[in-house]
Amino acid sequence: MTSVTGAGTLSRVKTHHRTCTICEAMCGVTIEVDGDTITSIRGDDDDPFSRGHVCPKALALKDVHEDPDRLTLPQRRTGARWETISWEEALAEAAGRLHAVQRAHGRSAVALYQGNPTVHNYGSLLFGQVLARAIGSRNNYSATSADQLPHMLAALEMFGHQLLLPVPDVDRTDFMLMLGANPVASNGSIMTAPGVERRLKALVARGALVVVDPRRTETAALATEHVPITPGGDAALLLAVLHVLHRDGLARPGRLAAFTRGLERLEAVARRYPPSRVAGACGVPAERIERLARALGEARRPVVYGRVGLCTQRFGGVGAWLVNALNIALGALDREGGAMFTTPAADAVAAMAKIGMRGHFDRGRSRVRGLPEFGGEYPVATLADEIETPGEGQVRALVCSAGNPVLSSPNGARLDRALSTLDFVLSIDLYRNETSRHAHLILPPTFALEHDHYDVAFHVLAVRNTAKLSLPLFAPRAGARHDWQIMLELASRLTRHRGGKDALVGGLGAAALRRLGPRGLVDLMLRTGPHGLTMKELERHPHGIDLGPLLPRLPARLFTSDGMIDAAPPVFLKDLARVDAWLDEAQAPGGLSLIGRRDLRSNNSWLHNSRRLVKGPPRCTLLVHPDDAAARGLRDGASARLSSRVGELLVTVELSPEMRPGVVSLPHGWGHGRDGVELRVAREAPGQSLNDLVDERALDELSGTAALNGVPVELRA
Ligand SMILES: Nc1nc2c(c(=O)[nH]1)N[C@H]1C(S)=C(S)[C@@H](COP(=O)(O)OP(=O)(O)OC[C@H]3O[C@@H](n4cnc5c(=O)[nH]c(N)nc54)[C@H](O)[C@@H]3O)O[C@H]1N2
Ligand SMILES: Nc1nc2c(c(=O)[nH]1)N[C@H]1C(S)=C(S)[C@@H](COP(=O)(O)OP(=O)(O)OC[C@H]3O[C@@H](n4cnc5c(=O)[nH]c(N)nc54)[C@H](O)[C@@H]3O)O[C@H]1N2
Ligand code: SF4
Ligand SMILES: [Mo]
Repeated sequence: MTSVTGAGTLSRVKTHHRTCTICEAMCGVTIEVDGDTITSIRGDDDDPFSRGHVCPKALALKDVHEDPDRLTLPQRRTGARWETISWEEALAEAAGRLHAVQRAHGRSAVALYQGNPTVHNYGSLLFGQVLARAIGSRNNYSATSADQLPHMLAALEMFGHQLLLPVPDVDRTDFMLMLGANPVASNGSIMTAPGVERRLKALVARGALVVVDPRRTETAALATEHVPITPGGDAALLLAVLHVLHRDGLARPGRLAAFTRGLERLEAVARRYPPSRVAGACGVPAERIERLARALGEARRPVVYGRVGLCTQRFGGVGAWLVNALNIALGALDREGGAMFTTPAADAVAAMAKIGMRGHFDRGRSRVRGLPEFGGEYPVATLADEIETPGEGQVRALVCSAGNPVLSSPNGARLDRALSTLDFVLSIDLYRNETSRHAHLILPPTFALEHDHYDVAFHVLAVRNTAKLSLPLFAPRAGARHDWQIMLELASRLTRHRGGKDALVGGLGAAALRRLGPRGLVDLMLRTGPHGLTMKELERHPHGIDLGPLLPRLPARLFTSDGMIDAAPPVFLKDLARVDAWLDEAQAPGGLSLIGRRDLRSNNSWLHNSRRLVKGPPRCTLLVHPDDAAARGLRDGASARLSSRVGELLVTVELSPEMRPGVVSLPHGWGHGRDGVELRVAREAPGQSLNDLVDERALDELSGTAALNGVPVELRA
C-alpha cells in the first residue's frame, strides 16, 4: 500500500498483520512499516480471536528488532575479548568443538538447554528436536522443569499424553477457582486468551472468580474473592475441597464416569482430608474451605485452574493432578464452561503420538542426584551438579538456545559459576546476557519480524480453536540465519563429523528438512489435521481463521492404553505421603517465605533493554507486608538484606498490604549488573536475581520441578 502522509511527502507505508509472539496470548498485531522503520504497532481489530487487544509488550517487537545491542553476526570469545566472525567459520567451529568434546568424553558430555522463547518460534520448536537428536545426549534440560512440568506429568498419567492439557473455558464458565496464576499481569498461561482481563471481568459479572494466592494480585483485586494461602498449601487445600464435595454429595462426574477409572480411590483419598486437618497448614480457615467447596460444587459450570504458583512449589505434581481430579469430580472436564481440550488445526498432540512421543516419566535417573527423567529431560535444578561433579558422564559443554538459565533457574549464581568452568559453551541467542556471556560462540538468529510463524503450541492451549500464519515483515540481513537453519546446520554437521548418514528425523535427511522448513512441516500437519487447512489457505486470511468454540473431545481424544482416564494415578497417590508429613509437621512460626511475581511490562529476563518498558519507578522491589516490615524496623524504600540457604541480596523494600503476612515477593528475571552483559539499557537499573536466593535442592520431589516459590528467607535492615 502506498499512502501520502504529512504535507505532500510520498512514503511507502506497508501494513502487516501478524501474531505477537512475546507471551502466550497470541494477540493479533497490525504493524506499519515505512521503508525499514516500524512506524506503528497496534492491536488488530480484525483478528477474530484477539479483537484488537494488545498489551504494552507488543511494542517490544519494535524495540528488540531495532535494538542496537541485538547481535546480528556470530561472536567468538577468547578470554574476555569478543570478535565478530563469519557464519561459515562459526558453524564449522561450533560443530567441530561439540564433536571434539563428545569424542573425548561421550555423547552426554554435551548438555542442551532450551528456553522459553523456543515455544514461541515454530522454527526452534520443531528443529530443536532435530538438534537434540543429533547431539544425542542424556543431558537435556529446558525451562519446562521450572514451569509447567507438573501439568504435563498429570496429563501423561491421567490422559496418556504429556501435551493433552485441559484449558479452562474462561468465556463460558460461571465459577472459576484459580490457584497460583495472575493472568492480569501474565496474560494467561495454558489458557491462551488474548484480552484475558476483559474475559475475567465478564466472568465476575456473570458468576464468580475465586483467586487463591499468597498475594492479593492484580487478578485477585478484580476477582469476586481472594483467598490468601500459605505458599505450598494448595495440594492440601484442594484435598479438603475434594473432601467436602464427596461428603456433601456434590461430586458428580456424570458422563465422565463411563470412561474414568480410579473414582473410588479418589473418594477414599479425599475422605482423609477434612478441612479441619489442612486449615492450619495452608492458612485458610476450615469454614472458609467448606464455603468455597460448596460454592464450587453448586455452581452450574465450575472450573478449577492452576498455574505457575501451583506448579513451581514443593507439591507441584500432586497439585496439578488434583486440579484435574477436581474437574473430574465436578463433571467439569470436557464440558462447556469447564476444562476442555482444543481441536487444533495443526494437531501437535496427535502428530507426536503418531511418532511414538506421547511422553514418558522416570525412565532414567540423573547421574548425580538421581532425579527422574521426564520426556527425555532432567530437571534444570540439577544442571550445575552435572557440570561440577567429576566422573563418567560429567557435562563439559553446553548448547544453550533461547534461554537464560543463569537468571531463570534455581541457584542461578551457582550455575553462573559452573558455566565458567566448561570446555565449550555455545549460545543461540539475540543478546550477550547473563548466560551467553559465558559462551565461546554466540550464534544470533533472526528475530520474530524477520521470519514466519505458526503457533504450533499455543493453538493447542487456547480457549478457542483458531489458526493463523504470520509472515515476515523484513527480509533477513544478508547471510542471517533463522533459529531452525542454525539448528539444522549444526545437526547435519555433527552427524557428518561422526561419519553418520544424513537421516536426521523420521527418515528425513538434511536436504529434505531444509526444503520443507518449519512451514512445510506445519503445512503437512495442517493438511492431515482435523480442519483440513493448508498454508496457502492461511495466507489468504492474514487476520487468522476462527474455527469455533472448544468442543467435547472425550473419550476419543484419550491416549491411555485402555482408553480410560485415570482419576487417581499411583505416582500421585504415593506422593501424598509427603503432603501428610508436611501436614503433621509443627508449623515453624515467625519465618518468612519468598515467592515470585510477574509484571505486565516485563517478560522473564529478556525485555529489560527496552527503555519504554523499563522506565518509571523500579520494578525489582521486595514486596513486604507492613507488619513484617515494622517487626524488622524497615520503612518503604529501605535497603535490606534478604538471605536464604544459598545466597544473600541487597533489596529495596516496598511496603505492600497485598502480601499475606509472613510472605515476601520479588520478581524473577532481573540481575543484569554482571560483568560482560551487553545490555546498555538494562544495566542502568539492573535489579537483583530472585534465583540467586532460590534453593536448587528444594523441589517438587515427585516430578523434579524446581520449588521456585516458598523459599525460607531472612530479612534484616
Ligand atoms: N524464581 C522464578 N524463576 C522462574 C520463574 C518464576 O516464576 N520464578 N518462571 C520460570 C518460567 S515459567 C520460565 S518459562 C523460565 C524462563 O526461563 P528461560 O527460558 O531460561 O529465560 P528467558 O528469560 O525466557 O530467556 C529467553 C532468552 O531467549 C532469547 N531469545 C528471545 N527470542 C529468541 C529467539 O527467537 N531465538 C533465540 N534463539 N533466542 C531468543 C532472549 O534473548 C533470552 O536470552 O523462567 C523460570 N524461572
Ligand atoms: N508480563 C509477563 N507476562 C508473562 C511472563 C512474564 O514474565 N511477564 N512470563 C510468561 C511465562 S513464561 C509464563 S509460564 C506465564 C505464567 O503465568 P502465571 O502462571 O499467571 O504466572 P505468575 O504471574 O507468575 O503468577 C503466579 C502466581 O502464583 C502466586 N504464588 C506463588 N506461590 C504460590 C503458592 O504456593 N500457591 C499459590 N496458590 N500461589 C502462589 C504468585 O503470587 C503469583 O501471583 O506468564 C507468561 N506471561
Ligand atoms: S499480551 Fe502482550 S505480549 Fe502477550 S501476545 Fe498480547 S501483545 Fe504480545
Ligand atoms: Mo514459563
